Amino acid sequence: MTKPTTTQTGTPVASDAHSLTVGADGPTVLHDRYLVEKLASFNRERVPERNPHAKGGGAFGTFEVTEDVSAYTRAAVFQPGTVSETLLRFSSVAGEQGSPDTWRDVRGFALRFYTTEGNLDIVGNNTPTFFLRDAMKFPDFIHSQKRLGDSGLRDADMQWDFWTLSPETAHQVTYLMGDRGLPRSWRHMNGYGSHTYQWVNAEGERFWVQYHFLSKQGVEAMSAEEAEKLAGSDADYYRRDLFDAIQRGEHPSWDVYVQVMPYEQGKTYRFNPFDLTKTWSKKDYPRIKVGTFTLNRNPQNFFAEIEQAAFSPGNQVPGTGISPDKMLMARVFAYSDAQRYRIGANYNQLPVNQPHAAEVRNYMHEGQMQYKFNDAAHRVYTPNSFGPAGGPVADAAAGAEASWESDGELIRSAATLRADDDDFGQAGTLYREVFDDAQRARFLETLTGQGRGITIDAIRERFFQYWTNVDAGLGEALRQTVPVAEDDLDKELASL
Ligand code: HDE
Repeated sequence: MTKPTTTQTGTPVASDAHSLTVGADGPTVLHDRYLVEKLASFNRERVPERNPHAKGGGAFGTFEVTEDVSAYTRAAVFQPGTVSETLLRFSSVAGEQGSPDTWRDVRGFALRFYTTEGNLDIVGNNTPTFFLRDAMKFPDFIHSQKRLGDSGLRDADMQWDFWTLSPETAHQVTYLMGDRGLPRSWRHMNGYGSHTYQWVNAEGERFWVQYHFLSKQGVEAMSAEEAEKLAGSDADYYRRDLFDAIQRGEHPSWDVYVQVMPYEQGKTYRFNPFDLTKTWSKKDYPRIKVGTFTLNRNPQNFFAEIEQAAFSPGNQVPGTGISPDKMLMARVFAYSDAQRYRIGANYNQLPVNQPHAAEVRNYMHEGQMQYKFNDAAHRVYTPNSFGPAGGPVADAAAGAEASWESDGELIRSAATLRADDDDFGQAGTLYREVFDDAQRARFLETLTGQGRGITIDAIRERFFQYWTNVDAGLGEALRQTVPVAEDDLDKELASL
């Protein structure tokens, strides 16, 4: 027997098709509580979308440590043989909720480990770097990638105005305009922590680390033509690909590696190892394997488990931590602030955000939608003289956090430059030594298309200079392929 529909408070309802009216043709009465409740619920179904990274998808999985990296970290999640549940959310950056998956963009790679010491979130991208090295510019950067104030349209002049006035963006823009900007699917791309993090071993020795998540499906790109076609025919292509693959039992997996830099070398390395726009040479710091994670479970409910998943780089566990990366330190504030705004004060009580392998014990209580509470013997304050029933006590050893020495005047400035600190060197290496001929050809074609979208001469000239700084030959080639004024374009069209 089918159970009757009810109101949100469990009362059976008479109809899901007819409002309550005076006679069959009369006015609808305001006290039709079910009609009001149903419409009010409908009006409040959307939580504010992520800004950025609004469009995405994800799945749950399992992480297994297959190697021994205990020399570098005491974190329980990284001890040999440990198996932990994971959640991975992929996303694009600039597009809104309904935007096409296959627009050229960097892809978010937000990875959560539900560890026995609390949730560990490594919230990175499919690129090992980022556009900026100081959070102060982040809102401006995102604004320049989104929409003009008057027309509400995206705009090449705006994007390239910001990028060419911010030379530190060159490395990441080279990734973005290369094949990584159009992955064949979320399964066919690597993920990176991007920032430098800290690991601490059982003896208290500290190391700087970079996380790499290498796809066991391989890294493959999609052609610009196919991406454009899919943007029109299937805006959810990546989301569908992941969901269907897991449904078919084709569980994608990634090998987890770290690069490890001894703590003291962080002070003397030839460029700033905490600069998010740089990668560390794998010759200097080879990748060390940690284990493998596999995505093997689709969400049961997309909104509850993926839309409301609340990652934060501040979610670290004993034996891991953040580093003096200016961008990373700001993200520790920004993510929980965004979650409190998007979801609510008690967002970590949602099942997807609660620890799944650890208990929550503290004196925080009440607030919006609070439904959990401690038993009466648990005091609402600490210190108190009623332990252990009176509540938990902080543990300096168990809760030891990452740390580093620091001193100096309070100042607003770029970080101290080191010998090899520059904005274009690694971008040029990526273009000349990592891209193959075919990738360089596609890269030139993409940049030519980008250059043609610029209408303001001064910005176009800086565009040429920006790419000349990356590679003189590339800059010269772009001056040939991007017409500099309307009549040149007419001439070129006439010659076709
Ligand atoms: Fe984010 N970023 N970000 N970001 N970011 C968000 O979190 C922010 C940055 C990244 O799948 C937001 O819940 C600031 C770098 C990913 O849920 C927000 C700064 C990197 C995701 C936010 C940065 C990222 C986000 C959007 C400068 C790569 C998706 C709403 C300090 C290393 C996570 C939200 C998911 C999401 C803020 C910079 C990657 C607003 C202020 C650098 C993958 O909190």
